[in-house]
Amino acid sequence: MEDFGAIPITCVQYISKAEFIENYYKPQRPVLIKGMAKNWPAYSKWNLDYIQDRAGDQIVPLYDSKPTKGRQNSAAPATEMKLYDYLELIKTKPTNLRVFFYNILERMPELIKDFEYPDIGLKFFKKLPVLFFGGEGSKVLTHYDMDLADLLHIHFHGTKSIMLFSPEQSKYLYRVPFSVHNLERINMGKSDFEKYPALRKLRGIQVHLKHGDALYMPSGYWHFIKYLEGGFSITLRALPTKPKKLLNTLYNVFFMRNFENLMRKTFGQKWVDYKETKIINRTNRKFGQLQA
Ligand SMILES: O=C(O)CCC(=O)C(=O)O
Repeated sequence: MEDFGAIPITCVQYISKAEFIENYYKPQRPVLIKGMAKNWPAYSKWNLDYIQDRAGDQIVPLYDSKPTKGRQNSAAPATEMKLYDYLELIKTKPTNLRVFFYNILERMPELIKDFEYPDIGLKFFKKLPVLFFGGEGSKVLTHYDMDLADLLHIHFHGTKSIMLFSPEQSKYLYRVPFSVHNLERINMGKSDFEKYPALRKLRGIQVHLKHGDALYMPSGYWHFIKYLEGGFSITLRALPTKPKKLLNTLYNVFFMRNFENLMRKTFGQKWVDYKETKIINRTNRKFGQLQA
């Protein structure tokens, strides 16, 4: 993966509520809490066999890394599969297929007793604990979460790599208008700095997550994820409470997303091309001189 002058994430073995609030939540700094899940039942129970035994029969939508084209809804899955078969696939082979935003309360509520919301000063939104699964080599497009939540992302079964970028760096990331992701055609693993010179300005924070590790991603932090082995993670979220951020969340969730889907439905690929050209030209005009 491209290193974008990345510095390693700050890593702690244990963190108190006071330390978390003072050193990470208030300044909105990411932190890796090694083995945070060690005391959860999930630590010894959660692996791919465990999930297969419980929910193998469910049919799940699967996402890949291909750009969404034309009139396609921006959240349309690539295909679907029985969860059992999908997990069998990621146990045995690399694949770019992923399960995204699997709602535990709706789909596998018995998992709730396997973990707890850590008392670190975040007001967790307990209605939305979600799982993500990925096969070896699968990638998650560089994005930030539309609800602008503070996220605690805990990984199980294998290793995954995450590159983080602070919200201040949005201007270098070629964020596609009316979306929370960057240009899908930018390959963050092998960037084309001639075509996208602003990427040279990026300064990432590199994270490697292993079984039981927890990553705190502050609100609006960009994340580019690569599963180095098949595995899965749970994300716990704390929604924004400050009025300005809350308004942005409401705008993103209720207006921006629907507007984008309407424009795609009406104008198809023309809308997509228009937005992409605009963002490339605008960003390169501003940061093109960095090429020299
Ligand atoms: O790990 C993944 O597959 C995606 C996680 C993610 O994007 C998130 O928690 O916001």
